[in-house]
Amino acid sequence: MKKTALITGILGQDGPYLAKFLIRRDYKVYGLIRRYSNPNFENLDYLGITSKVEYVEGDMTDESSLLNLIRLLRPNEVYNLAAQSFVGSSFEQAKLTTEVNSLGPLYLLNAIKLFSPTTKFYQASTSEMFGLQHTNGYQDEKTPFHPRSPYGVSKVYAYWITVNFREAYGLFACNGILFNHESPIRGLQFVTRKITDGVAKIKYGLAKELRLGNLDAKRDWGFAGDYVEAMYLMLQQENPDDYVVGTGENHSVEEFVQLAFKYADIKDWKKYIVIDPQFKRPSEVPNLKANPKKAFEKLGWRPKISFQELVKMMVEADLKRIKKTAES
Ligand code: NAP
Ligand code: G4F
Repeated sequence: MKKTALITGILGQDGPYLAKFLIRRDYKVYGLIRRYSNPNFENLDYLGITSKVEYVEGDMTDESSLLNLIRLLRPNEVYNLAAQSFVGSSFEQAKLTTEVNSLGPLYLLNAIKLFSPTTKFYQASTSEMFGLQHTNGYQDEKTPFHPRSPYGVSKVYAYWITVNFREAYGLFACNGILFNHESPIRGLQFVTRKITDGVAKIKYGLAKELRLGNLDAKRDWGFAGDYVEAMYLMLQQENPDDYVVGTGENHSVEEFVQLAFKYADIKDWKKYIVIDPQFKRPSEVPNLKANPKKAFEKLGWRPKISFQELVKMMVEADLKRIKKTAES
């Protein structure tokens, strides 16, 4: 019999990459979508798997929909990727962020405990939980949390409720503490995609400037397609555990900008950049850099795409997309 997986957040960035990865391994994949008049399958289309996923309806803020789904599907694995995942918006929409990101995982865990206790659970935890904290310049599984946004705070709750259901009820529940990961289907609000989309628009004369916030922030950026493998590997181990996943290298937003302009063959990048205070955050996370030693050693996982390759891949994809728009 085929293994089954339920992925929440199937229409986002990671959902489609994970679905593709699992379908290749012969899983039957169910994707949770909210009730929409017009759901947006663009990211699944980009990876060519829209028709290979079975869609089920529910909402992370609606406990009964999640209870019913787990009771009916009893999947082998649940990957909880759904979230209000944009840090910037979490300052203005703190309650919504908390309901989706904190209560959502609680509802799922409770449903698993009640109706399908052998289901393995993956929680999409984040390096944002570390905030200002580090251990000799890096963040690992033992680094304390000091979240700097309602998003970070909401994810700390989700992290601990996942640990608690593992310890209290023996569920196979894992936290993947993933550092920033990007791709050509990254949401346009996030800085990497905002940059590559902006650079492509400048290249084809559809924009004259690119407005950004804090260029000094540093992130440990990897490729989403690599990171979904780590999620899967966590659920294949003998025992459930929590893992930091990143590259171990970080770069500033400014470095990303410079490289993106270079790959688009646009000189003098500085003349296109406008620093706009509306894109600065009330409290910032200045520096994230993973120590992924545990994931390397225990999962045997490694990132395959370098920072430079990632920027190039994203610039090329946006140049191709924007060229079509400019020509139409
Ligand atoms: P994303 O592109 O923002 O996707 C999030 C998905 O969650 C969207 O498809 C969205 O659905 C869904 N969602 C939001 N609210 C929902 C609700 N109330 N009910 C059901 N679904 C809901 O995020 P991502 O980049 O793929 O990240 C996946 C997960 O990893 C998130 O939990 C994020 O917080 C976490 N994470 C991401 C990174 C990263 O760098 N990408 C790093 C660490 C952790 P709609 O399409 O319907 O809006
Ligand atoms: O791309 P960002 O919005 O990502 P951020 O805040 O690091 O969060 C992402 O990664 C987390 C993992 O660490 C995930 F949990 C989370 O869900 C999300 O996927 O911003 C990156 C940096 C920040 O320091 C921000 O202040 O870029 C800086 N930045 C500078 N100008 C900007 C801008 N960010 C955005 N979004 N837009 C700007 O114009």
